[in-house]
Amino acid sequence: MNILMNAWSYFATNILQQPAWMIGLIVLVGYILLKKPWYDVLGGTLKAVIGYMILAVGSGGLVNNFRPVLVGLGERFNLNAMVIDPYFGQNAVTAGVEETFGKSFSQVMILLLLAFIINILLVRFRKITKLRSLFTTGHVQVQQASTAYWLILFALPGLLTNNTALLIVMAVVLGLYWAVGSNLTIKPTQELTDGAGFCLGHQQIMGVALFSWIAGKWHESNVKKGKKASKKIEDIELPGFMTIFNENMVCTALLMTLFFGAILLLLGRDYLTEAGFLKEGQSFLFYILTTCLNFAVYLAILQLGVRTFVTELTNSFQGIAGKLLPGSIPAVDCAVSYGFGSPNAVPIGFLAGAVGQFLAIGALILLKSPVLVIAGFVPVFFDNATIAVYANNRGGLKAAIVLPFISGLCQVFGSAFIASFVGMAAYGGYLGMWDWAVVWPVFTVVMKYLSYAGLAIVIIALIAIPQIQYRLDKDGYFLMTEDWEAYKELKGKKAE
Ligand code: ASC
Repeated sequence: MNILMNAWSYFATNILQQPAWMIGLIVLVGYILLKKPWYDVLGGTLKAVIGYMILAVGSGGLVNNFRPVLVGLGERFNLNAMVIDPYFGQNAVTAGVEETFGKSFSQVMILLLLAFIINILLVRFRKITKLRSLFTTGHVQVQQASTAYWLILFALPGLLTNNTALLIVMAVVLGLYWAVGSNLTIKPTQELTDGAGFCLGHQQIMGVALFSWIAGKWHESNVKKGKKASKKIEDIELPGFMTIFNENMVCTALLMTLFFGAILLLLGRDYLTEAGFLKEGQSFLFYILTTCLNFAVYLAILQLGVRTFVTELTNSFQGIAGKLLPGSIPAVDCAVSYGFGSPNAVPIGFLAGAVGQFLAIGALILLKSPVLVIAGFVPVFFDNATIAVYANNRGGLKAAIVLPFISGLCQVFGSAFIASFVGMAAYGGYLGMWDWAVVWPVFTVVMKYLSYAGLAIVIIALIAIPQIQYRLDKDGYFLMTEDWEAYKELKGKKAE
């Protein structure tokens, strides 16, 4: 038993929680199942691992580059409060779960394993469950398992005494959320990527599904009313000097300089030097310019990483889908979508979301809210940029501005509510990503007030979603993951 536990914990820490190695393992197994020659297996696996590591350099760089702004706003204006960010959220669970519930964090790892197995089983029995996607983003799954652990314990304290029942209940809810949420992103992602064969396994998957749907409806209603539909970002012809915005690097650099340049100026040279961000004697102007242009640098790195590993992952997954999980596709990090659609949707969505978040934070201050939220980079950037990429693809520029803005409001208000409700605010952080600021708070409230009946409602609702999706499009539902070209042909014929 001990050996098994050790092996599991070795696998969990070194592979499952390290997306680069997890993706590498999937590619390795996939290519072996496809009976590729050894050099293709080796080459593909290396490209997948390295590509993911490049992506991580990009996203880590973005996070670090943004730190002075957040730390500064907090310290300078004395906004000492809860940070909404997945890493702060995970820290809060680690720090508080024992004190609050008398449970150790190692339970979270077991929950992770069980929920992952549930996801695999749900996809294995896809004929019945109608679920088609497997979550592969381990670092995100750890963050979610921690938060879900806390939320469900808070909602159903009756389970505290029975550890086995507790873990099973949690694993069912979390595993269902992974399978159902990522499954909801399949159609919009296949449309965005023209059938690249992956979907999203991240923290705003239900948000992406909802906002894509709204963007599509908005577009349809404009067309019906004979109004001009909002153009997609990539189709907008800008006049004269504005054409420089067509270039993604230039667009990111200019927008970031405008926005963050202003905030860094506001924080001031003295503060930034004191806090150690700006070196003594360094030019303030060039510090601002370098910091702001670094955003464009990291974004370019991130996109290179995506291009390096996505083809390997989706090609090799054919092996897994063919032999082990027929008809399934991998659900991957949201940053992968930035390699598709309009690259300029990324900075635009980020800025619209940031404006929404800052307004909501201002409202919390004015209303003298007992919990104050500090914006974390990961939710502002990765949620809202992703929502913009999808919203733009269905609804154009307007949707890519308005929907991330609304998302920004939801992230702050939703997190402030749930983190204070369940007592996580006291430990300084909450996950804060869209689904965890909106969808999971709804689950938690339903379970808290209706207890086991509430649990049943949540589970039944999750099971019902893919059944409804399937019934709305019986011919196309499985075809869209199995053969995208045939799916498009089918839809083309129907439209005639
Ligand atoms: C998260 C998280 C990250 C980022 C990254 C985006 O939720 O924990 O590190 O988003 O996955 O690429």
